[in-house]
Amino acid sequence: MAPRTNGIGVQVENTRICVVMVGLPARGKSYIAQKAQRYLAWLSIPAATFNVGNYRRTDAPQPPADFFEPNNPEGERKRRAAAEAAVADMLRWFKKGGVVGILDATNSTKERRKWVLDLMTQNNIEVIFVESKCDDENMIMANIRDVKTTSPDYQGQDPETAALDFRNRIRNYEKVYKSLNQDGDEEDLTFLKIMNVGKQVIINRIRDYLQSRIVYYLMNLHIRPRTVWLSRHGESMLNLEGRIGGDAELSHRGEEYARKLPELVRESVGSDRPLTVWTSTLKRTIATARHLPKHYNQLQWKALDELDAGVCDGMTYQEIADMYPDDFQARDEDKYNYRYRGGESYRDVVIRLEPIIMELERSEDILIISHQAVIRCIYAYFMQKPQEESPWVPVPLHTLIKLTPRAYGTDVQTYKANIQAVSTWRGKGSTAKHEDPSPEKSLFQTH
Ligand code: ADP
Ligand code: FDP
Ligand code: F6P
Repeated sequence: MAPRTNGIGVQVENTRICVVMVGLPARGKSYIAQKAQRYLAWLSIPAATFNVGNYRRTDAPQPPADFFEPNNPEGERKRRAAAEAAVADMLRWFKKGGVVGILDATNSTKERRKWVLDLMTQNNIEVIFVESKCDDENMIMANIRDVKTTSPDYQGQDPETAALDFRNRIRNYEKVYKSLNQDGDEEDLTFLKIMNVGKQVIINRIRDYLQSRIVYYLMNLHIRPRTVWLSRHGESMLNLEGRIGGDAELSHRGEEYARKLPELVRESVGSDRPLTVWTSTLKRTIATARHLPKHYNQLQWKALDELDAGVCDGMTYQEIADMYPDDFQARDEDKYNYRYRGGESYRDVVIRLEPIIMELERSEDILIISHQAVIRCIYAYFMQKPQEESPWVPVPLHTLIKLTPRAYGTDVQTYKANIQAVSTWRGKGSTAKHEDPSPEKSLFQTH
């Protein structure tokens, strides 16, 4: 097989990793698994999650707590069969080019872990165990109420009865559960143990670059409620002319948006609590942020600068189509991967935004004032937009976007400033200066 380059821009030399989740039920394993998968997929690293519970449900759709009792032979047989089916599918997926497969199950005994490790090792697949350990009873009960009582396991059942049954299910797992290296005989394993949502973390024998990226990302996750706001800069003088890139001043209407932004933010936050504001290093985003309250922390990031259009910087789409017709067409055919001569592609922008995403995961409330292409890439991370769609997402000027991450998925709300601005969206094949996206493509309709 030819060496591959992963999304972070580093050769991964045929690295394949199986991330094996470990922990009692309701410890956030599926939550962690889906975040890791989303992060890797955003970086163009083929990643998939295999949830053993889904496989088990085909044979035992709504099993009572007793099913999970370690001495229940029927339960034991069906659970093993479910794990085998999930792992077999994962191996098939690796053969088709998968890079990071996540085995989402409790894997709560040493025997089960050894079985997975041996199987993966025989297939030349590296294994990282990721355990979530949590002894905060309130948090466990909140997790059960939050996600377990609405699981297909309890469909049609009273939530309180379901919560009680789930608590009993956990008790059954506790009878045989061994935390990673609890007995001191798993010290050769590669693992990350996250205790009480990152209050304490143990990292053991992490080896290569991709493993360390995954571990670093997972170490930074938190579950405190928080919000991310996104806004483009106010309308710029170049926007008025339909010219891309540059470092222009705001137009009159752009200035008006900058003055209105504090009120829009206050309305969206719903209180006077201060936010941290990140802008790019370009004049138009800094000017857009300048009327925000002085006690907001402000930080400029080069990584938030607009996609670099290289030799096309400052041109209109029509001028690009006239001067570089082949490039113009190539960009429409594969907008995500097309790299401007001497400039960047959307894929390049995602790679430079990786530290921003990492910092966003560590942080709480952040307002990002940036540019059309950059906001599309950040939006794609939160909303899991596929690469062929994300560069076409309409992100109108003079609009504040509020993203609220939830256990599974992200809520979106938008706040319009009601200050007119040109449209800078461009449909495939078009060279129009200002084209309105059709209503069904609008950001407000996509969720
Ligand atoms: P599991 O897969 O372990 O059964 P889930 O992922 O279905 O558990 O549980 C989701 C809930 O766990 C969410 O409410 C989420 O906020 C919470 N959660 C996420 N990460 C953690 C963690 N590290 N420790 C405890 N709870 C977490
Ligand atoms: P999940 O909550 O993800 O659905 O309740 C724990 C559970 O996972 C069961 O659904 C599932 O059958 C089991 O974990 C899979 O793991 P084990 O093979 O370790 O039991
Ligand atoms: O037109 C505004 C702008 O931010 C340009 O600076 C940038 O090149 C462009 O949008 C990105 O959008 P697209 O990738 O659709 O050309």
